[in-house]
Amino acid sequence: YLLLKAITEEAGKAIAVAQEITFPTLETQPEFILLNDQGLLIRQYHLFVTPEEPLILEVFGATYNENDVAEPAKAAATAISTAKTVGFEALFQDHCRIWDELWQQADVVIEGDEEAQLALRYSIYHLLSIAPRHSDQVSIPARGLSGQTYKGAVFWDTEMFMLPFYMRTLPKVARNLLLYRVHTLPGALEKAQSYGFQGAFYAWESQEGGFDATSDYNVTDVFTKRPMRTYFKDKQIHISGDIAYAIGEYVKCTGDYSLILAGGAEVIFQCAAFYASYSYYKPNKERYEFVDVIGPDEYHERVYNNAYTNKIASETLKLALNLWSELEDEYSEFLEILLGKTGLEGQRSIWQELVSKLYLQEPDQNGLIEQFDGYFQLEDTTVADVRSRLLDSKEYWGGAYGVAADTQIIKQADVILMLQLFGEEYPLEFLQKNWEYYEPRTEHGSSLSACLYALVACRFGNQEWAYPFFMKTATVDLSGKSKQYAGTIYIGGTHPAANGGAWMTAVLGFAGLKETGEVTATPRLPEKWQSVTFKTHYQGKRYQVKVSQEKVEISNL
Ligand code: IFM
Repeated sequence: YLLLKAITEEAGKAIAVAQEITFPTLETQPEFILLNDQGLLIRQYHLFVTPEEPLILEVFGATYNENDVAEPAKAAATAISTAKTVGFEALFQDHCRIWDELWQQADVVIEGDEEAQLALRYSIYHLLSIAPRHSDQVSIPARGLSGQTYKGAVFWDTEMFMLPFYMRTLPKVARNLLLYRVHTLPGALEKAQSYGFQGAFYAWESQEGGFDATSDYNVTDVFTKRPMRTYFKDKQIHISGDIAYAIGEYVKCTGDYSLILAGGAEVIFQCAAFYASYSYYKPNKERYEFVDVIGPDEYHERVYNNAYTNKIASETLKLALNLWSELEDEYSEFLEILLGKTGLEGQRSIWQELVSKLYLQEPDQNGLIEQFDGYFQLEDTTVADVRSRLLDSKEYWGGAYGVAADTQIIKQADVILMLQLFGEEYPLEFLQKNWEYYEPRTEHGSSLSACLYALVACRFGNQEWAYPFFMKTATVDLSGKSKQYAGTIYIGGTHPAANGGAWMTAVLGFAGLKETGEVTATPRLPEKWQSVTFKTHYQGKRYQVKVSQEKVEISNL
């Protein structure tokens, strides 16, 4: 076999890859020549093949790294010799059994729409392939395992767009993903401290240890070829709230309170403490505000009072306060130790004061929520118009001088994300009004955008508006229509957040799955769908849900 041993450049970690190719139909195994083409190892065979005697190759491969085993090379070599002893056929059967089990948990069957079925299964396949089943020390990068885009780092994509799938299909994976945030809390504490804040400011692009991989210059200007200062790392403070919110959702859905005791409580408390130290009190307005932030729409940097950010911060504070009371009642000793260890004893009244006086945007006289202070005063134009101003197709739309920066054109769902998460609080016609305002002003330059428009359209009962956004999301990697460049930087690859978004739209949107003490569903199927069937976990139990145009069948498995 071939055994390749390598050491990663920065962290100096050992990785080993072993590979063996056998030819079961040949009596004598052929020799190969190993070529090294600029670092690419090529195994070259010279064989004679005829149509009558097809050549069968069996390829065995094993990859290990030092995070998982002490001696990766030894483990890879052992795996190859075990595999050869077990044999290809038995291994293949095992492989099929494992995949069958996964599909048993996660498949969603659509009747009446083959194209949607294929795209949705494609999305689910990716989510299953990249799930960290074996470890709670890693999470899922924004481009899955498809390449090195975004430095292989983990974004809010995982908690906000993928976790809803995992917590209902593979809850153990959801737990692993959240434990990654527990383990990386030290990085978040250090980041907050480096800016002079308290608590946990999670990495925008999280890498090992929770340290931020985002560079200060995340985009390269296409004209000058100079790096452009961007503030994603410094100002996208909603990341901490996204993580706290995800922990809350996981506990509600799975009933697994052990995560709270295994570090979840500390994460939520530290995120609340971060918001307390980031907020400003405006005496003339008698309210707290979050100034100088970036919301989900990254084209508008350093804005004041992004509606989504203020709301997710408020929800984090409420979560922390409820948790405080719960722990006081049920786990008082644990709470005491936690507060002692973190030095957060005095925070309760601070959070109470902040949550009661935090500015949350109310709808204006037209029923619209302003994305951030002054957004409605920006130039009101169209996406096509802004696109026509580009001098280069790869030009960056955001940042200080981008073509969209002084207009109302946004990169991705922002207010609409807030309405998807907290839509219950608003009347349906209000959701529709905001959708109709923001959608034409959204470039959908992020693969995270379309599914949110699909989900909110389902909420106000217009599944036909939702459908094209669902298909856009579900086919993002099949159509190849995703954005490939931010400035001169390549950002292509697979899009697991969109995969999660496709699943959410089918299950939470079209099938209207809801868990409020019990599992319910409200059909909002696109016209051509006869039914959609899936399995879901809720509070330790498993259910099969079949939703057709007029009927809902839910059975306990
Ligand atoms: O997390 C997203 C962000 O919201 C938009 N830019 C790409 C990131 C990774 O998918």
